[in-house]
Amino acid sequence: MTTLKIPDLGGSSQVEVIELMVQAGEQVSADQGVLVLETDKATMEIPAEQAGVITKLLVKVGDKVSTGDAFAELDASAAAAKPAEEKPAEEKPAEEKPAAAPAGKTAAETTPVTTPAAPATAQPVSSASAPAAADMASASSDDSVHAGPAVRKLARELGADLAQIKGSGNRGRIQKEDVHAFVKQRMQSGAASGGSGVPAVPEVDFSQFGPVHTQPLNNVKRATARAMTIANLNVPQVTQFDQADITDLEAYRVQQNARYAKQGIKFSLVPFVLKALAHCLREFPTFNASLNRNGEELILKDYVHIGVAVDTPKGLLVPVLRDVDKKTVTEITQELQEKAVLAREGKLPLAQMQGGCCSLSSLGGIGGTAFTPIVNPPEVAILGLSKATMQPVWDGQSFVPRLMLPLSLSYDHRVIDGAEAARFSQRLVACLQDLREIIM
Ligand code: CAO
Repeated sequence: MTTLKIPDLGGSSQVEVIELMVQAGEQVSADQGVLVLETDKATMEIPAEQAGVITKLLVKVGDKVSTGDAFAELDASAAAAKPAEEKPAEEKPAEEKPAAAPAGKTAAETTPVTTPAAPATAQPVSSASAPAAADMASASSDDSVHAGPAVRKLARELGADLAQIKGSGNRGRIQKEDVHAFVKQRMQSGAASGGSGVPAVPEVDFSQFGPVHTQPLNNVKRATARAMTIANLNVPQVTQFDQADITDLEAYRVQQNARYAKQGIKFSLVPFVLKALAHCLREFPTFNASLNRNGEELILKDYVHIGVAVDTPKGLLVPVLRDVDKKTVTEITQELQEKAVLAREGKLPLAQMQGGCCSLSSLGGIGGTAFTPIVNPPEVAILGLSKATMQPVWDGQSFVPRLMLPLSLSYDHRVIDGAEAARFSQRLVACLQDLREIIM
């Protein structure tokens, strides 16, 4: 029986045992790590130095050891007798492995050291100079990560960056379960994030705060989540806010509603805005464009197709109205109604949701003063409408009541400059304030 002792720690003492790499009864080779120590500066793997069977571990995780301390007993005569296949699987985290000593006492205190260990030097795991040790380094280059070699090896095999993993072990040390949980969560959130590689939001067990229940997202909501994540991660966007005085437009709308009532046509504000927006997209070609894949060319479109966000029981759908610039407000009204019905009934063909140049999202029928719609790439702009309200507006002599429509124009700042967006927005305001602008 041989007592294995801590080799020369190079002046360090009272170094913490952070991982037991083997269990009692396990066969080891001479260079196999038995435990891992961690100082403030480095993690060290302590090898067995002799082949044999570890009959007893004399330390446990959390113990402090110094040079010459006994840490295990090894039966060298059993080296050849026990086949390697009988090694216990290294599945459990180090803390959960059975401690070699009674609770509250270290094994070193209870077991006398009988045989001096062969002289050896501790292997710094994070050293790049030793290939074996370097091989044990984690996927992360961050040496401040608290993780043992087995965990680092696992992380490397799974391609997980230890620096991003929150350890659940003692003093935040990362355990195998943490790596598995991290990888699982990344795979799940990968679907939502499009595999963007952006760190995922940490998973929270909400049941610790109160009762919860889960509800699966339907396909529409999942597709929206993916699209919104892709949009937000890829597009540096800014929202320009403005207000249009639509008092006259509203009077005209009411008038036309009375006129078209017999035909069963009811105009809402949205088709008028679509018409004005289409006109502005023609006047400002960079708003009716997309960046090419490498982001070095602008693809300008000679058509004006506009997507309109429709709130449906299953979630947000965006039918695309084609050639809006060439259609009358009556045609736009009828087409929008038809497509909104199809969308709400879940019958909108995929082809009718493709090919948009720009989008419009109207929350005016619900309320609110402004919002920041998310650009729907490869489009470069989206217009948001909030609820028009009567406002006292100064006309130079007195305050007069005017119906003001809040506009929220989000745009891709890679393509559109702020000044350009402000000009676009002002032009849209002018068109909405006087629809005659769009026939000139
Ligand atoms: N200000 C004041 N009133 C407004 C308004 C505005 N900006 N926009 C609409 N209204 C009024 C309409 O005139 C209508 O009033 P009347 O019945 O008295 O004429 C009423 O509000 C109902 O409007 P609506 O929103 O139901 O219909 P719409 O034609 O204006 O809009 C559509 C159609 C499809 C855009 C809308 O139904 C819808 O689905 N909006 C939600 C879009 C959405 O979810 N956007 C968020 C996307 S990002 O999450």
